[in-house]
Amino acid sequence: MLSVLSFAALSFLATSGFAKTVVYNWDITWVNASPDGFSRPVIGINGQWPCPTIEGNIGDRVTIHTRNMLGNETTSLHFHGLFQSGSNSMDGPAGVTQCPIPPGAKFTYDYTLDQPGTYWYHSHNKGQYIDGLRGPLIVHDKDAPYAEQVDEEVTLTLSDWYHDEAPGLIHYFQSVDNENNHNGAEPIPKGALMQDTQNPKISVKPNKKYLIRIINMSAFAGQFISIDGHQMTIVEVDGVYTVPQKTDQIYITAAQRYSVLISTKSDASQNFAIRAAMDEEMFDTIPADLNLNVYGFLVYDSKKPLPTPTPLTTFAAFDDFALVPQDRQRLLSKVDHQILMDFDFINDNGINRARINGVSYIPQKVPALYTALTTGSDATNPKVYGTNGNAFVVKPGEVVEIVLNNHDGGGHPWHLHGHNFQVIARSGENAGTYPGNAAAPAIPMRRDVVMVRKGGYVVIRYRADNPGVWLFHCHIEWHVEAGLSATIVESPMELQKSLRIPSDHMKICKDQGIPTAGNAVGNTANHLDLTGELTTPEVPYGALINPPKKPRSNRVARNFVA
Ligand SMILES: *[C@@H]1O[C@H](CO)[C@@H](O)[C@H](O)[C@H]1NC(C)=O
Ligand SMILES: *[C@@H]1O[C@H](CO)[C@@H](O)[C@H](O)[C@H]1NC(C)=O
Ligand SMILES: [Cu+2]
Repeated sequence: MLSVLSFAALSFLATSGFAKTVVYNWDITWVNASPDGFSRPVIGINGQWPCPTIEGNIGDRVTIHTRNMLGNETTSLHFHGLFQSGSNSMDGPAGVTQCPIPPGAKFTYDYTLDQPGTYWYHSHNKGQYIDGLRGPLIVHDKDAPYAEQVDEEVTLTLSDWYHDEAPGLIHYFQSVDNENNHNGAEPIPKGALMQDTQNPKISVKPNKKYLIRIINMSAFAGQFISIDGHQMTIVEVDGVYTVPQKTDQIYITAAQRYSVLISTKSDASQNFAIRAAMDEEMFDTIPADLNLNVYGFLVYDSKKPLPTPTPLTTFAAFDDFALVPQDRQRLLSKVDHQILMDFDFINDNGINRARINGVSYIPQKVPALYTALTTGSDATNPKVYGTNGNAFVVKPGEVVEIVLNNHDGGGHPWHLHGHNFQVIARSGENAGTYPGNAAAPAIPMRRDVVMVRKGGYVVIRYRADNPGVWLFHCHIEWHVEAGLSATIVESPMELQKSLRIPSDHMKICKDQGIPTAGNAVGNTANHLDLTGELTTPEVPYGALINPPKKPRSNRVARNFVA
């Protein structure tokens, strides 16, 4: 399918003025769409898909009145990268900071845009964003360091795309049949999308500077991207302004964002291709019909022919570890609290489950935030969040260091809610566990999603200056479903003093019989009694179009690293 999109050039740069409230009334609905030529039900907003962009200026308040009109699935929205300082209950992960929104219910998200830059929103409930419920979230800043140089701006989204719906894919992914016959493999997408379509055309004018905000909304695949004939200058990663960095290619994992400047040519004699390719290293097998590539076009003159793009063949993306934040925030050098996370995948009674320090995350009955607010001084005891809650408690003001050791044979992009973090060490592939003596950069790059390479490690640091219950998880949606999540409970005693939960948030729990007080199982009398804890994950159910066949050969061992 060839679809023509026009991109409204935004002139926010010239506007200033007072903070406003941006109000959205969103019915979350099923819609039929065929972004790659295959028609399927997707989850959209107000009967439309692609989903709209949330957009405002720094300091604006955003109020989103949602109604779940899906009829047959629960939902929630997360605003990826926003710290939600003082508004932890608006963060969105179901089972963590709220109950899932049941069909028919209303639920309001309300927060201020305190950070500039490029973000996105997505469902944070049962792998649902794979089915389309995701979109850009842009916070304009007239004082951005590059603002003077930008004439126009464009948002460019990338994602992988499936033909089956998430519930069926998750159900099969978490099945014994998948573990036995396909080695627990993740579902492989049918292809990639750019601007929620393929071959989008982006109109540009000669002799201008464009800010291109690139957002990877993938569930799984990382992608390489380059723009033929145009060098890119990176000026922002994940909401952090960077010292301008020139590059020809970017590697962007699921959930990462890059803003780049490009200068257009001095004449309109030619159109150019934008080329992106999914990172095939992440897939266990490459189906013969899988197209790893997706293209778009910078169109200077719509009467001139479009180039015929060829697949990217050289992969030499800029190493994000070398980026320098514009504010030159120095290394947080005295670590108060180190959290060690060794993660791996195992065959757990015939199911492929992921573990952190031997524990596979299972969302508990009581959303962890509600436990933090209602268990008094016991809220500082990680046990009250459940043995499968993977809770780590940090204190106000601490410099927290998280060491992630990847014992798996695949790369994993980790995301922290409520913060961004300094990346102080990142190994190559198969480097083993962190030796504990990193020569950290004096001014480390900061972002909110970082790729931990296969068999390697990453070390991050941040200051605990945002009381809240913040999820820390791999952003590969399949791995979230397999349990690759931790709950960082930050300063719960401060949270108890400052945070109030709106009544519409309480109501949806009550309506579903979900307790909102006490420990993980809702015990308000004895916070350490976890009788009745959920010990197996609730796996959604859905049918697949073509259920995978048993392979002829015996299973191939996954490339585990000791
Ligand atoms: C819910 O309804 C939609 C639209 O009819 C359908 O495509 C989807 O498979 C259903 N979901 C489940 C979990 O049955
Ligand atoms: C987006 O992220 C996915 C998952 O990490 C990755 O496979 C894909 O290549 C990324 N896309 C781009 C254009 O970098
Ligand atoms: Cu992962």
